[in-house]
This record gives sequence, structure tokens and C-alpha cells, in this order.
Amino acid sequence: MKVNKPKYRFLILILLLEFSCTSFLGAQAVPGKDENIPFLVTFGKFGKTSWGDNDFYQIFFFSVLKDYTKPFYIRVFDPDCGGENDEIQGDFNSKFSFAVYGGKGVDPDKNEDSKGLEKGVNYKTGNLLASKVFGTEARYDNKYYTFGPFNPSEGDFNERWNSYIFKIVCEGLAGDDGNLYRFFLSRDQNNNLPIEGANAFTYAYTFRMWNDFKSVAHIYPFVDTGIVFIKQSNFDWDNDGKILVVSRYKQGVEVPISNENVWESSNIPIEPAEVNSSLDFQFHKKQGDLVKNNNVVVTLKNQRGDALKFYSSPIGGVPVYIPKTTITKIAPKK
Ligand SMILES: [Ca+2]
Ligand SMILES: [Ca+2]
Ligand SMILES: [Ca+2]
Ligand SMILES: [Ca+2]
Repeated sequence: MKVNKPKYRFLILILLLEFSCTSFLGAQAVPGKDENIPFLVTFGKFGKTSWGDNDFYQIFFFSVLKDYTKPFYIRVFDPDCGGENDEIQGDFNSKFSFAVYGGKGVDPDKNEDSKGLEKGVNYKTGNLLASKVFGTEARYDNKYYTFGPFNPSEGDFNERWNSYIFKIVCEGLAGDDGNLYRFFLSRDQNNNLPIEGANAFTYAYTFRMWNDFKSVAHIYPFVDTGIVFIKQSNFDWDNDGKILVVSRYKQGVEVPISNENVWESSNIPIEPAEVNSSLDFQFHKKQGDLVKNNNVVVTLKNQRGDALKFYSSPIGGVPVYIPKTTITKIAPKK
């Protein structure tokens, strides 16, 4: 039998591309690889909100597909507050707890309190699986501390995503300094090895910008079914340039930006075609005077007041604007 070689090669190429796309689905670095965000940040509870953290705690959720049944680890980079990376106020005198939760009560689709958005509610829901308090400790400075092993079935099962949900809470117990850190969900205790199909998300994203004019940070909220508009809120952006919303259908909608220690909010209409995909919130720094060590908080709600999730690995991939002329051409006829 004669094989049509060019066609055969083409098929193999397609298969390889498909394979490489699926095998990299889901990344568990937090902040994610497409976000261009150096660190998450949480201040000690005696910090000032004008330094860019409105509530002195941060919650991240991890989802692990049901098919993955081996143990996994949650690795925290630079969990201490001192030495490298962290934001000193006077001297380093702060303490932070990192706590991992699993079991019933964690899944924010079922338990609103778990999102940690409302003041005064107990967001430490679920079973405490592990925790540790960090101060100024050279041992963990610029290094990883690893929580785990955890068994995936210790999480709170979510049917819709066919995944077990876990969460980690960082809380500023004492002092006023800023703790900068990152997470990695890993299948290895000592290395960052991603788990296929896993992801991470939050509802209130508190992060640090790079000290670089040219640098653009991105965060990727998922627009779920039934959303017709969203209310964006940004806190303590220090008038540092522009915040733009990009999607397949938005080339770059500029939103009102906050100055020092205040929230700024606005409504953004959502096109039906943007439903079930991610938006790209872009943070473009002001050119000229460098706003140094800019920490910012972002939250989104839909028209019903429900918070949107920001995924570390955007659902459906990074959205890219498609010019309208192209959309008209390829749109199917009704
Ligand atoms: Ca201090
Ligand atoms: Ca440090
Ligand atoms: Ca730190
Ligand atoms: Ca700020």
C-alpha cells in the first residue's frame, strides 16, 4: 500500500499539536504563567490599607480532577516575611499563618462564606488539613515550604468541574509588613511538577506589580452562563496607568482606576459571545514616574452580585481580540 506521505505527516503534526495542548492544560503556578505577576501579597493586620491590601488575608482555591488519584503538595515560595522579596515597614516584625483546608464547606459554589468576600463571616470553612505560622525566618527566605502530602479525595467534591476543591488561606496575624509569596500545586514534594487538569482560582486578587514600566500584568476572570454585565472594583491602584479589559470581542475597554487607599468601580457590559470564556484584565503601568511596589486588589461581581473567579490558568486559554470584520465573515447564519 502506498502512503500519501505529506498528508500522513500533516496528520501526525495535528496529533502532536493536540497532544501538546492537552498535556499543558492547567498550570498550577500561582500567579499563573500568563499573568506576569511577580507575587501575591498580604500585609500584617496592623498594616495600613493604603499599602495596597484591603483586608490582610488572601484565599486561593485549588481544583484537582477526579482522575488524578496520587498524593499532591502545595508549595509556598518565600512564606517568611523578611530578607528577600518582602515589603518592610519600619523593621520586619510580622507573623503570617498559611492554612490548607479540604472537605465539606470548602467548595465556594456551595458555600458562599468560603469565598471570604463578606466582612465578618468565617471564611475558614472545611477541615483544617495543615497549617504553619511564619515570621522572619532565613530558613524559608527566598525558598519553598511544602505542605502535604494531601490525598485528592480529602477535598470538597464539585460535580460540575469533576474536581476536588482545596483552599489555602494566608492571614496577617501580627505586625505591619507586607508578605510576598507564590504558590505551586505540585505532584512532587521538592520540585514544581504540575498536575494535568488542575487549576487555581480566587475571588479577591491581591497582587504586586513588577517595578517596570514596560511590564503588563494580566488576570483572567471566567464569564459564566447567564452573565450580562459585570461590576469591576479595583483598590489602591495609585493612579498607576491604565486598566484595560480585552476579550475576543473587546479590543481594550478602559475602566476607571483607583488612587491611593480607595476603591473604584464600574459596570462592563458582557456580549453573549463572551459567555463561557475568559476576559483578560490588563494592568498597564504609567510611563515616566515609576510607581514602586504597587500592590492592588481586584474583585468582580455579575449583575446578580455573585463574585467571578479569577483562574491562574485561564479557562479556554488567553482570550485574543478578533477584529469585528473577521467575526462577521465567519459568523454562522441564523
Ligand atoms: Ca514592621
Ligand atoms: Ca522573604
Ligand atoms: Ca515572603
Ligand atoms: Ca497600591
